[in-house]
Amino acid sequence: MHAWPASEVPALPGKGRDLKIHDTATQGTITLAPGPVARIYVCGITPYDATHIGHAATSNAFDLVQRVWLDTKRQVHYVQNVTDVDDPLLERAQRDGHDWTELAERETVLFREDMTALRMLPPQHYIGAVEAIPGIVPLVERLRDAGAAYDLDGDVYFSVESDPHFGGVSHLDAEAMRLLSAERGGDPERPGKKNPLDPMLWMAARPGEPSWDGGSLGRGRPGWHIECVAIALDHLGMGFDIQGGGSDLVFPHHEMGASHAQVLTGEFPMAKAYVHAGMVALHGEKMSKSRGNLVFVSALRRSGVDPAAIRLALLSHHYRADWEWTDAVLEDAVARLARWRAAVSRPDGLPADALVEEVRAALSADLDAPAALAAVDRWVELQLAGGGDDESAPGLVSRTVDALLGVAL
Ligand code: 5CA
Ligand code: ZN
Repeated sequence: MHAWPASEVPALPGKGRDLKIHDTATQGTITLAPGPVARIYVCGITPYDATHIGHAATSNAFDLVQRVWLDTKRQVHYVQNVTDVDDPLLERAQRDGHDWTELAERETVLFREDMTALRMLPPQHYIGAVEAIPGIVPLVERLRDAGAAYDLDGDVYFSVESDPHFGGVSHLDAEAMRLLSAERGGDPERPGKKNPLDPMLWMAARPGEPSWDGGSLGRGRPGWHIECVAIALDHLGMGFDIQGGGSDLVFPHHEMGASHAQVLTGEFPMAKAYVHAGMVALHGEKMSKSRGNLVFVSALRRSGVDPAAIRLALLSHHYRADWEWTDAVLEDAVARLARWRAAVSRPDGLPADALVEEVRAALSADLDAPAALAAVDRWVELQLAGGGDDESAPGLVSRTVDALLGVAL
């Protein structure tokens, strides 16, 4: 699939700082020191409804990661998937009487437009589950041949007991895993499984559902976790720097993915850091397509909200926090954007070299965007109160906010 157009990232004077980031797997903060090319995989949407603020917030977190790396003069190799065939997508298409491919295509088009409007940097490889099937089938066959997968009425399951590191990403106990598995696409109650947690790798064709040639697996469609493993290993290889997504992906998705990859390659973990964004809520509950309590990015844009204000609203929360979307969050962001624009539209101003370093320091310390905003706010208030006579300052602040925060002033 094609991704979306990239916005230009201005180069800043001096050099950025290496990223320190919270890693779910080691339960601490680690300093990542990638080579000249940093590698990141971000779990993308299941396209059965429009991009909501939760998706945008998670995208924002991983966009910041890339901006920190680019500021260190590294290149970034970024891969994202689209789960363009899975139960929830097929169920929604069925419910609404739509063709599932058209639904997926329509929502993916909208997602690209939202990402473009929000100035999220595009992945170099934007890969759909369907187009990844030829790469998924041989991995499932290898897992089966290694004795790590088994057949249950034609479906192929992964045996979590084949991975000595299982649990090493989420560190949850068996009961918590069981509950989350039931909630998030697993089938712990299905009789005949070796372990209730075992996830499906390949689902045999069901009547009325789409299916593909699975070679020795028979016709069917891929499981969710192997999809991301196949795409990540194909485009990034083992030991890439970050696997990212929302915290709802810690278990089972990223745990199972790490397990599949461990058995396939003998290495653990697949990513040097497992990074998770907090959940955005609306009316006290996680914003989710299945609950339907959603604020769509496209609806905000249609109602005339500047995408830069949406971006500032996302940035005003730390990426690891769970937070609530409210009208006040957006109103504050709109007001902040207006103040920042007024401040940089002056012909000269307060020297801003220190501000560049403050923003760099904030973001490199586990992506502390609220601290970065506070630093810019301080410069803006002094600037609006009188400022100085440095002619390069407003331009430097604009470029800093653009390069490191993705906000065009
Ligand atoms: N296609 C899979 C990942 S392989 C999936 O989870 N799709 S999704 O459409 O449900 O979510 C897309 C991304 O947005 C995931 O990283 C998910 O963790 C994140 N996300 C979903 N809901 C929220 C929310 N309310 N707040 C923050 N992030 C969210
Ligand atoms: Zn994924």
